[in-house]
Order: sequence, then C-alpha cells, then structure tokens
Amino acid sequence: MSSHIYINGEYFSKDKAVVSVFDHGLLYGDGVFEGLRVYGKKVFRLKDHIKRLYESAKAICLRIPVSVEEMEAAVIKTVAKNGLENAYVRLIVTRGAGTLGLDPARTDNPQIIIIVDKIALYPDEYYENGLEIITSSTIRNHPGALNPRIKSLNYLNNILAKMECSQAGCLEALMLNHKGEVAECTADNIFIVRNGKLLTPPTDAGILEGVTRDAVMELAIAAGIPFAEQALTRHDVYVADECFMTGTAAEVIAVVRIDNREIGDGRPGPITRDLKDKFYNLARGIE
Ligand code: PXG
Repeated sequence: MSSHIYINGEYFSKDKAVVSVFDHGLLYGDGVFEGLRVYGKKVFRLKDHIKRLYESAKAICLRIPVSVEEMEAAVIKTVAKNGLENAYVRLIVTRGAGTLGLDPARTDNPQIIIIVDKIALYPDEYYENGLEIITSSTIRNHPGALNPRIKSLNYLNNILAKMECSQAGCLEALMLNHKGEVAECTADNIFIVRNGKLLTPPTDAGILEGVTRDAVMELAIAAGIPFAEQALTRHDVYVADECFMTGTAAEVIAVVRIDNREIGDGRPGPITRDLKDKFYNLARGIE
C-alpha cells in the first residue's frame, strides 16, 4: 500500500515527501513532534497529543500556522487516507527553511508533516514476562537547559542513553536527572509499586508528561489503587515490588530486572498486570 504523507496541506508519496536541507529542523533539531497511535481507525487521545504539541511549540517560540482544530482535522484526514486499521502517527512541526545560522528569525514557512505507518511493537513475550533495563550513565537533559517537557526534534539525549542500553543488550534505559533522581526511560515513563502504593516521578523531576502516563494515573485512581507522584531514587527502583513503563509505542510493559537486580520476584506483579490490561482495553475501546 502506498503511503500518503501530509506536508503543509498537501499529500505526497513516500519518495516525493521531502523538506529542504536548509530546514532548521534538520540543521539544528529546531522543531517539535508527537508520536500517536491509531487503534481500530481511531486516534488515541488525539486532543492530548495536539495540546502537548502546541505547548512544546510555545515553549520554543514556534508559531504553528494552523489552528488546533485544523491540526486535529489534518491528522484525522491523513489517518483515513492511509486506511490502516492500527497504525503509528508521527506528527512533526519544523522551524522551516532559513539561512545557515541559528537565528530562527531567519526562517520562514514551518513545515507541518504527518506520517502514518505500521507500528513496530515489542514481541509478545516481553508483555508476558517483562523486560530488563539498565540505568544509563547519560543523565536526562537539565530542565534549565532543554526542558524534557518539550518534545523537541533534538532527541540526542535519549539516543545516547538508547545506545548504552542496546550495548548492554537491553531495550530500554532508565535515565536519572541532574539531581540523581529517577526521571524516565528513553521513550517511556516509569512507575514502581511498593507496599501496594503506585509511585511515579513528578513532572519537575525533568520528564516528558506522557499521554500514556496520564491515562495510567487516571486508571489507577479510578481503580482505587493508592497513588502518588513522588521523587524516586534508583534505590527505590531496586527495592520495588513491581516496576513498569508506559508509552505510546509500549503501552504498559513490566520491568522485571534492572542493573542485574531482580525487581520483586522477577515476574510482572499484580498491579502491573491489572493496569496493563486496563490500558489495553481503554486504548481499544473494550469495556
Ligand atoms: N518519555 C519520553 C522521553 C518519550 O519520548 C514518553 C516518555 C511517553 O510518552 P507518551 O505520550 O507516548 O505516553 C515518550 C514518548 C518513537 C516514539 O518513535 C517515541 C515516543 C512515543 C512514540 C514513539 O521513538 N516517546
């Protein structure tokens, strides 16, 4: 099936969908993006993703030249045009082409790009048995330098950590913040369970406010699971009863080993399995 890629209101095939080599998105990572999922032709939490996109853009003084409503409609139309039942959507806004020089004032014409593609998922066995992660030596970006709340096109911080975990034979890495506290993983947020209480680092730990994280917090509260956003150390993860990650691609997935230490009994725990199932059903509209 040929793909229909949206660029500034027009559709292009994969080989014709191109942007300028002078685009500051390419030259400097100057731009913002979102990764969304389509389940049964419906975009999961579209409004939340669009809101975060506009907030990221605002934080970097990038004025998106279409309204929120137009952006939502563009995503929906592009998803429909591509005809995939289940898919991954990459929504990108670049600063646009300019001169060679950092100054964004020398750019014009931001590029709005929407790509709909098949989604690559973790193998089923990881959802059954959980996965192993390491703590990366690369810390998460200092919020005073480039705030992790901004989903910017510069993902080198995360990529450096990803290379470390790949080297170690793991699929994800835990990243600490500049204070040595638990922040998040390279493309996922993190939760632990200790003594029946669900805990996750707060926004000011220097993390992306994940859409999946939000949904899981809502599910936990609705299910009456005691919950708090709380600063965590690596030790807290080592001695946790359960641990899991959340993200658009991963959904909810158990972490059963970190830095060669087994978490709990080394099996996905009951609260993790419950929230994994609840999120699975929520995303797919299963009551
Ligand atoms: N932290 C970071 C740093 C992320 O990049 C999350 C947490 C989870 O957020 P959501 O809103 O997805 O629950 C992310 C999300 C990709 C890809 O293609 C990356 C993400 C999401 C989807 C796809 O690498 N990152």
